Amino acid sequence: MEKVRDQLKVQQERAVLVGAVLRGENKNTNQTDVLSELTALAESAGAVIVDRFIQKLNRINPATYIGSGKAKMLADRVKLKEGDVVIFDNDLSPAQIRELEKILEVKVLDRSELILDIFATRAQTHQAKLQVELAQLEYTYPRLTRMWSHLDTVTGGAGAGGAGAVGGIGTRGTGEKQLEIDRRLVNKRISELKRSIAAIDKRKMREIDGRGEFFKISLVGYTNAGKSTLMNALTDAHVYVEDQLFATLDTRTRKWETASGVEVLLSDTVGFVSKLPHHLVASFKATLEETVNADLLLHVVDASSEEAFEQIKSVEQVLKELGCDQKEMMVLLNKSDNIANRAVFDSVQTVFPDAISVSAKTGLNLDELAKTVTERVRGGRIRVRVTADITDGKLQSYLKTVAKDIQEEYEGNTVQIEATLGQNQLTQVKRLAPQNIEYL
Ligand SMILES: Nc1nc2c(ncn2[C@@H]2O[C@H](COP(=O)(O)OP(=O)(O)OP(=O)(O)O)[C@@H](O)[C@H]2O)c(=O)[nH]1
Ligand SMILES: [Mg+2]
Repeated sequence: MEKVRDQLKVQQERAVLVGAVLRGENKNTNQTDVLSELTALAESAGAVIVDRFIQKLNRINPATYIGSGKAKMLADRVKLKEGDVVIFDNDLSPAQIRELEKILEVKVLDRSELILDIFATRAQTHQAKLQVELAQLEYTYPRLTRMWSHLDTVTGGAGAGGAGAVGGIGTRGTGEKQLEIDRRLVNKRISELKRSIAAIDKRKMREIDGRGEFFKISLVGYTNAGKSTLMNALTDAHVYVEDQLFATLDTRTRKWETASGVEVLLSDTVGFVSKLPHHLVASFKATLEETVNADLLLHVVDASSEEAFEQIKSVEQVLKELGCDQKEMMVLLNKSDNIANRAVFDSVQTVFPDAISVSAKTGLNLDELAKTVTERVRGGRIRVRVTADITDGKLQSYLKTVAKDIQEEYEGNTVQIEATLGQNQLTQVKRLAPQNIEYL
């Protein structure tokens, strides 16, 4: 199925970016704002951006998304700038893409396809590769027809490689029969992928269940905010750090000792952008499971970015889609060693007065972070009744040193101890007396 990925590659291609904004939808957007995220994404994918085109719309044109007159104007711009590909910031239907490709005479990609393309390039682990391939096939599948018709109308069948360069597949014949065979193969591959991913999901769930007694913290944030750098600074995870979007596509979990005797599990995972493709979020279910199951989220913000607010909003939106927006969260203003625009930084601080300014790179304020997290961990106190053998000195002495409001009741050879514990102390008690804990 490698060919499907190749078809959507934008590496080294000359790209024209298009953003369509519905009137009244977003009043304060200026030209750079509208396309800044798409620009970063397209550059990440390796494209060379040769032009940008912003279109204010009263309504979406069902056939071509933007108005048909505007589409013709865009076609002239693409010719003038010798563009190879037009990338829309909006998601387009297969029919719209087909129509636009007719008018523009080059390959047209939408936002989701671009993000999927970047994910495909970055995927390193077996799990991530399967997840991206599934998302890509599911998104691309209904568009396969257009790949073929595109060849017929634009490049004239066999020997593709001119404008749009739908790479290589022209040599395989474009008949209906071929299309049928392709569809069947795609369907078969989708079922295979779903089976493999379901098996991984199951394994992952067991793994997470096994961590039930630990306090779980998940790093979340916009891509490139510095989550992996922070993970490395706090634990011995040695995760991959790079100044690029979506450097991390899997989840790494490590123990983090926030204070003497206080151990939590810290997870680093895939970064977010606004409007993450639905198929991608669905296929990355196992990867995002750690976030969904976390007791506390650390929202890592790149406070040195001019777009810190927009990025925070995007992350909050994705968290909402994951059903995580009600979770306990602490905001970290990262890269505070590198603040260029004081005004943005100050206003983020005003909006999030409890946020901690840190630098994952220099280690600034990481001790304060550890202290605050420790307080949170200890804050979640639980009342339990533990039954112990009177000869079990270890358990009794542990409870007497760490627990609060202790009440003991002796009966025969056993003692029942009621006590108030922090999450982390509970972990230790569970180790010492796994069978004998009652929650009050
Ligand atoms: N100046 C400065 N740079 C930082 C800091 N933290 C991270 N960086 C840089 O920011 C870039 C991205 O860091 P990562 O840790 O890979 O970011 P991430 O959030 O894991 O990104 P993805 O995995 O792509 O979502 C790297 O070039 C880091 O060196 C910081 O506190 N200060
Ligand atoms: Mg990362």
